[in-house]
Amino acid sequence: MKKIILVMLVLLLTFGTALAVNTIKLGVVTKPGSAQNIVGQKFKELVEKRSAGAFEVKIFHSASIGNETEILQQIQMGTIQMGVITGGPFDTIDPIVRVINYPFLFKDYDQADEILDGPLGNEILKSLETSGFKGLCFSENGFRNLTNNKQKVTSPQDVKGLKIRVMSSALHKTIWQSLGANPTPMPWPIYTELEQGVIDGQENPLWVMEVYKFYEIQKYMTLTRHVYSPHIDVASLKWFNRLSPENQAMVTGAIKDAAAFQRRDNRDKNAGRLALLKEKGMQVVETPDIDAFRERVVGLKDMDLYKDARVQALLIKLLAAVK
Ligand code: EAX
Repeated sequence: MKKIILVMLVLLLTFGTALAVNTIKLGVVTKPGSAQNIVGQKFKELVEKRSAGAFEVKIFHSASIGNETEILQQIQMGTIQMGVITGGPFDTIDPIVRVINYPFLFKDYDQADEILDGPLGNEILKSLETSGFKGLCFSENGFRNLTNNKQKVTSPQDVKGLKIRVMSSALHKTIWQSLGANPTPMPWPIYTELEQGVIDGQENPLWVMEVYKFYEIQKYMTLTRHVYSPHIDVASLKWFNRLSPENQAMVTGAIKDAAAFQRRDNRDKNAGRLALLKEKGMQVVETPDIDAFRERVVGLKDMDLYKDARVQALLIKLLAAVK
């Protein structure tokens, strides 16, 4: 009898452990179909396939577990394991993130990829370990563009006094102050505030105007491309360090592949989105006076935002690398 119980116990332990599924909770603030979710969905598909079901990924989206700052705090506490988070809100946790959100930094996607996937991007990911994150890679929100419901904007003069919602980020607020707007930091989502006219405008990549139907409530769009907005794809450092080396490699490989997939997907869709937004009635200024916009923000690198020696040093390296 004792033997039978023992055998059963051994069987239970062996198979019980083998069957236990490891759950990765991943948070994004936006809704299905959004850039962050496309990364999350692809990651889920790859991890579940590559681990042969030993891992499952549960995606928490649409701010169901809070805004991006709150998702980051939950990753730090270890109550969720991963997140795909826009650069803006991340810079309050580690100011080094401001370096990659610098206005008019990258001239095109190739340059953004080269820097973010190279040693400078890696320096940023590595830095996040001091605040409890394993920085895995960058996916993208994309180049940000201004929309508003007041007037056509072709130069910074037209921005004067516009009430613009910005991300919860001192950098983004300063950029829009420098451009002459009246910026208000607010977490995502912002449809109601736009609809009710609490704010006149906002700035985001093209997919946002389509997925969140901003064409219904924003008449004017200007292709300012003022900031290339990456997502930082992160894990809880404590959780990541407890994974076996094989599983660390599996998770890292899957999120990198998901990010590469999503960047391509985003870029492939942009021409179609622009056409759709025009068709929906948005008045689009495609070639604004970018030099005039750029002129207004040249002083940013000398501001307090970048005064931390580590941040300043990396910014200088980055500005030299994109020349
Ligand atoms: O994708 O809050 C924002 O404006 C961000 O770009 C958000 O991730 C929407």
